[in-house]
Amino acid sequence: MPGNLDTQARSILKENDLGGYTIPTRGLYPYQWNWDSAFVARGFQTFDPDRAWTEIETLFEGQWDDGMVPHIVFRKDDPSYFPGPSVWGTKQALPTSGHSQPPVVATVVRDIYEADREAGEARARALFPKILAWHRWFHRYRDPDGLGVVAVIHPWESGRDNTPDWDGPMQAVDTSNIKPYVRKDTSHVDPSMRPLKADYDRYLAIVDFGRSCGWDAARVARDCPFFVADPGMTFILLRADRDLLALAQAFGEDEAAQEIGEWIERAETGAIRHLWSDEVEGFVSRDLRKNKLMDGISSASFLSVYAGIADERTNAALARQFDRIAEKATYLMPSWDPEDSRFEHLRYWRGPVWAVVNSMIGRGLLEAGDFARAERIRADTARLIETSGFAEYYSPVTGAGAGGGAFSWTAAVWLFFAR
Ligand code: 9WN
Repeated sequence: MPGNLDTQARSILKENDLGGYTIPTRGLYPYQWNWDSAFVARGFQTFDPDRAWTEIETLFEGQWDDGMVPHIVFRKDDPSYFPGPSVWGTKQALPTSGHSQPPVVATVVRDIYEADREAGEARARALFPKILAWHRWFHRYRDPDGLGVVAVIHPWESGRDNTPDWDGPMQAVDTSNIKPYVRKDTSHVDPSMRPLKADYDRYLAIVDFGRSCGWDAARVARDCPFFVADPGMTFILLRADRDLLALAQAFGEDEAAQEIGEWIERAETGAIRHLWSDEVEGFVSRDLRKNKLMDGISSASFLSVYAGIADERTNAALARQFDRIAEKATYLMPSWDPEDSRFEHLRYWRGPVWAVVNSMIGRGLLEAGDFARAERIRADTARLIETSGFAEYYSPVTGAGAGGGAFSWTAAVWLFFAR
C-alpha cells in the first residue's frame, strides 16, 4: 500500500528529526551522519523542501577549516553510541569525527535547487563555496598523487564498513596498542549482522592513529596504514563534481567551473586506469600502499554509470555482471558478489542490500537509458520495503530486514526513488 508507506516514511523522517538535523535511527545511531543526511534531505524535499535545505545546512555547521565535512556531527554526547566524541578527539568547537563520508551532497543540492530554483537560489548559492571547499579537500588529501581516484583512510569513511574490499588492506593495521573497550552497536542489534571484533579493533586503531596526527589531513594521507582507492567514493565524487559543475555554471562561477572540469577529466580516465580489473571484469578497490587491486565485485562496482562513465567496454562487462548476479539474488543489489566465498547475506556490507546504494545504481541506469535493469533495481527496492519495512538493510536472499529499524535513509529512498 504505497499511500500507507508514504505516511510511514514521512513519519520516520519527522520522528528521527532532532531539530534541524536527522539521526539515522533511534538507539543505534544517535548523531548526524554525513551521507545519511544527504539522502534524508532528498527525502524531505518530496514534502518539505525548506526542511531539506536545513538538513544540509546543519551538516555543514560541522565543516572544518580545511574544507572537510566530517562523517559524524556530535551535537550532544550520547552514551548509546561508541566511539563517541572523546575517542575521536578532534578538538572542533562543534565536536565531530575525524574523517569524511561519501559526498552525495552536491548531487542532492542540485536536485533540490532544480526542483524549485526560485525558492532555493539563495540557499544553494550560500552552500556552493562550502561544497566546493569540501570537494577540493577530497581531491587534495584523498588523491594526493592526482591519480583521479579517491582513497579512504578508514572503512567508515567509505560508508561500506566491513566490505571484503578492505579485508586485505586492513591486515596492515597494527592493533597491539588497543585498550579494552565496550561496543554499543551489538547491544542494539544482533551481533551476527555486524562487523567482527577483529574489524572493530582495527577501526579503533586507525582512529588512534588519526588522533595522534592531530587529524592533520596531509599527515594522515601520507602515513595512514590504511589508504585504499575506493570505487564507491570515486564514482560518488565524480557524479557530485558533475552536479557541482552544473551549479557553478548556473551561478556564473567560471573559475570554479574550470577547476571542477579538470577534476572530472582526471577522474574519467583515472577510474578506468586504476580501478578496472580485467581479471574480475569489474571496478574494484586498489590498495594504494601496496599498489594492489582487490579481487571481488561489490555494489559500488555498479556506480560507474551513475558517475556518468560512458565507456562501452566497461559498461558492457558490468551489464553482464549485473545479469549474472540478478540470476543468483532474489533481491538486487547485494553489497557483495553472492557467488564469492566471502558473501554473507546478513552481515552488514558483506552481502546485504542497501536501499541508498540501489537508489544511485538505479538512477545511473535510468539516465543511461538502461530501463529494464533500472526497473529491476527500483522494483526490488520497493518489494523489500513493502515486505520488510524500513530496515537499515536487507538480505538479498530472503528479503528479511536487518540492523536498525525505522531507518531514515530507507524512508527517504522510498519517497524519492522506490515508490
Ligand atoms: C559508522 C549511519 C551509518 C552509515 C554507514 C554505515 C553505518 C557506522 C557504524 O551507519 O556506519 O559510520 O557505526 O556502523 O555503515 O554507511 O552512514 O547510518
